[in-house]
Amino acid sequence: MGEKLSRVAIVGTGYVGASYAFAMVNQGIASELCLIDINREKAMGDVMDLNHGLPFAPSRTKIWLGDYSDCKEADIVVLTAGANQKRGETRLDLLNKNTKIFQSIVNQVMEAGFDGIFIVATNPVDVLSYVVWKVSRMPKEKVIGSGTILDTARFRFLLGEYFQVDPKNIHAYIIGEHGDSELPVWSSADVGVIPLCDYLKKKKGFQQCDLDDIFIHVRDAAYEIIEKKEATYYAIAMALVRLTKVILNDEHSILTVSTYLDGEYGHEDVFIGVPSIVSRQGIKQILEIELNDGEKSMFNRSVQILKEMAETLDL
Ligand code: 6V0
Repeated sequence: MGEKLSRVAIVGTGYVGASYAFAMVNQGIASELCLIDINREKAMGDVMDLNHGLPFAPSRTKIWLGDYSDCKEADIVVLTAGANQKRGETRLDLLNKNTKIFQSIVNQVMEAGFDGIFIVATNPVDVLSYVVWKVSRMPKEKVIGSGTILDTARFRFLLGEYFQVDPKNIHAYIIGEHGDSELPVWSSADVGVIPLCDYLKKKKGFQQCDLDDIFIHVRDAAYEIIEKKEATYYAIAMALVRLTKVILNDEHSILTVSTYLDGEYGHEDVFIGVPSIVSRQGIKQILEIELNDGEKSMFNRSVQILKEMAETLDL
């Protein structure tokens, strides 16, 4: 970190928010971490618990129980508040519940005079990012949904296991809705610098049907984990920390965030997961990958689903 103080405010310290705070402190990413939750007792418990870990942290973080006025000086406000996905519930079922919560939260953050970057993780994350953008009236570059960052990480992990290659050397994206209509971009997936389809052909024992299975596991991972332990939080927390670090350090890294399309991929007025360059200013540039016909039609369908959901909103 540079000399400048960096403040991150977290709204919603449930499973995801608290895990994010824990990962932030462990990696020493921000100098100030302010926790806000409607359940102040729970948030205060987290503040105390995290503070007690500071003697073991790589650097000092000032952690406190905050309120919305603390967002004025925040560089980033991370939104992890709201209801989570219950067993059998789709992310879309959550929309109405969480839109109401978000309208109230975002209005309070903006009334405090916030002028930083919003990171949105609450589901359905693409439509709620749209809600945040509409309600806050922030420039589109400053509202960033976690999109398919987590799905892409799951994809790379499983492909890495399959090919026995470090997931960091698997260059492959999941794009689209963070949810049931997301898609893998097989046509531009690489192992190192070798196109994945060539790699598949050259190596004995690897086959396309295994890859199809891998994608199904990625797409349905949240359902599987929720079935086992009610919620998913560690991996998304680490993904959010990575996004925070990229912003604060102006890294210009490419992440599959949920961002506003303004003509890219032939669509507009929708937030959806696509690879984008992220910097201290927020979204610097959307990368338009060459999709094949099948991928294009899956992506278009994902856009359509998200637009239909957004149309039901009363903003
Ligand atoms: P949780 O453990 O129920 O935490 C939610 C927190 O929000 C609780 O502490 C509540 O008290 C708080 N809260 C509720 N209403 C308000 C309000 N009006 N103001 C302030 N705080 C409020 O849920 P969990 O942490 O498991 O999940 C949070 C959200 O993250 C859910 O919508 C999940 O679906 C979503 N996830 C998103 C992922 C992604 O990839 N984008 C991944 C996993 C979970």
